Amino acid sequence: MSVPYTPWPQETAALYRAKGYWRDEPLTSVISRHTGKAALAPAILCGERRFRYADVERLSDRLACAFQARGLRPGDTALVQLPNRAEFHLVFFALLKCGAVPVNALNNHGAFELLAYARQIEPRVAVLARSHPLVAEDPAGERPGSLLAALGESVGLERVLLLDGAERTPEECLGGFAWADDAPLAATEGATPDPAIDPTGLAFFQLSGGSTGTPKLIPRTHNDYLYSVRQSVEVCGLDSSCRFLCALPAPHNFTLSSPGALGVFLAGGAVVMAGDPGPATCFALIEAHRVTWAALVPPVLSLWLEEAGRTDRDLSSLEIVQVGGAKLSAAVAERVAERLGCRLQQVFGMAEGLVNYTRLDDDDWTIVNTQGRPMSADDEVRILDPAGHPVAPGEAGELWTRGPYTFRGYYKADLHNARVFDADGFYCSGDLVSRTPDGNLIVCGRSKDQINRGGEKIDAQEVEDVLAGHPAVRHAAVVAMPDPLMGERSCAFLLAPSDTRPSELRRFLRERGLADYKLPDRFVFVTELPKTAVGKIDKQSLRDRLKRDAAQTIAEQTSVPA
Ligand code: AMP
Ligand code: DBH
Repeated sequence: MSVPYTPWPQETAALYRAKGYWRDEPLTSVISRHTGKAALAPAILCGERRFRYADVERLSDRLACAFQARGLRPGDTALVQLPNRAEFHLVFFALLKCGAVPVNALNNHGAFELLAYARQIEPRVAVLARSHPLVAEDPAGERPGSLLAALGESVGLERVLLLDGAERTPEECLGGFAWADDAPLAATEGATPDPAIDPTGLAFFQLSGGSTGTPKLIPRTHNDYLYSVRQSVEVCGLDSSCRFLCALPAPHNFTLSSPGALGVFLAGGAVVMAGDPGPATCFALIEAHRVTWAALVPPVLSLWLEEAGRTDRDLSSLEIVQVGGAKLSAAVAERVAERLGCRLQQVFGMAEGLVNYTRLDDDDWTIVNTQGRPMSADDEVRILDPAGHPVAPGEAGELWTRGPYTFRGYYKADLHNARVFDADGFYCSGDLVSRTPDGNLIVCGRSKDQINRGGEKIDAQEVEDVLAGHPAVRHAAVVAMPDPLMGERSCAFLLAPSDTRPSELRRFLRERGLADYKLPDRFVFVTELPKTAVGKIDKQSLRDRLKRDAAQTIAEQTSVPA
């Protein structure tokens, strides 16, 4: 049994194999390829702990045996939510070794998102952190967390593996895992799992930022994902001297694969796990572990730049800071070299596939002002106007793409797939971009109904749908508003009585289990919402209004005498 996904056309797949992009190797080879002396090098540094490649291989083998003993089989799926700790990677590799297909939810996802994923994949197992607020038991310890109950009710989930919060050495580390129903963890020392990986099939589901109301899952195969990792390592010139700071959420496509933790493993370097991306935590880790690479979103970079001016920490080991996930302003980009004493690489990627990098030897203008160019010679990019015609050189249009690591269809989403793919298999990312004469892309906007809150994507319709369930709300329109630090924050325009309290609306959204970052930053109560000529809500005019407000505020602030 295998999990179905939309395949590439046969002749395209044959071409990608012939070109050596797809090698029918499992993703787990990024670890298992390190044998002999190389396996003794550190792979993951987490708190005081040091996991060598041999440890990652052995521990993920043993965990895979534990899953197999509990009946996990190829073609099963798994729901995972773990914080940035070494165990995230151990569980990921263990599930792959079982041929099981995981969804790695972000640690700040709520019950709303987890249940939405679970309903789509109907997981055979879940792996969750015992201390997560969604899971934590009540003080009396008599009743399981509400998420476990909800997962049981909605998808009949029975097997839940819980990870405790203790920092255990690699030798002891599996002692932190326990089945929620107290079944024994059959993770015997020295055990190897039954071979179960089909390297020609699906590896895992990546998460889409979404713009349609329901969180979408992106099937990623061993072949396409491993190619994206290999090519990223090549373009970024990673080698075994790399010490990579995993500061953004570990499951994020950027942190996992661009080149991310998997790229660092492939190259034989070490991944340093950070519990949060803030400068206090990260600067200490950079100093302690002589970190050379970090991947950040723009608002985090701004915090780092600010703190870099006053820290006593030694940041001299930093060679490259990669920034992606949301548009980086040129003004901030320009300060990286001077403040952090390292080079900048802009990364414009998507969990759906296509990743663009500025190259390390690009000229300063390109690195500061563009979001880079596709990493593969076989990435095909079209920039089209709304009628589907190529725009004139240098003009902005919608980005359509296909290639050796860009997916061909969201999981179980035929209707949506019909809208975002054309007949030739090109995917419309919903980004508005222009192309420089050198082929670099500049992101200038977006056509999808989404808010990009400093790299965290918010599906406007999803929040509107939940808001519409509140008795006081007759209609909701959620749009982006400009923000100096985050780039964008979210604002909800509501047809609702003006005495409705934002705090009550926030409580309502939280109670529905929506992730905190999706709660609107601002609520505006209106008696009427502007309409377009065809009678749809005119979100552009709402965005324009917020932009005018922001410009006004800046004008007022700058006209105040100092
Ligand atoms: P996701 O669907 O969560 O994988 O998010 C991918 C989206 O993030 C892209 O389609 C862009 O809208 C946005 N994005 C990623 N990197 C950048 C970047 N460097 N500059 C501007 N937008 C970006
Ligand atoms: O935002 C993203 O999804 C993203 C950003 C940078 C990404 O998926 C990536 C690099 O691979």
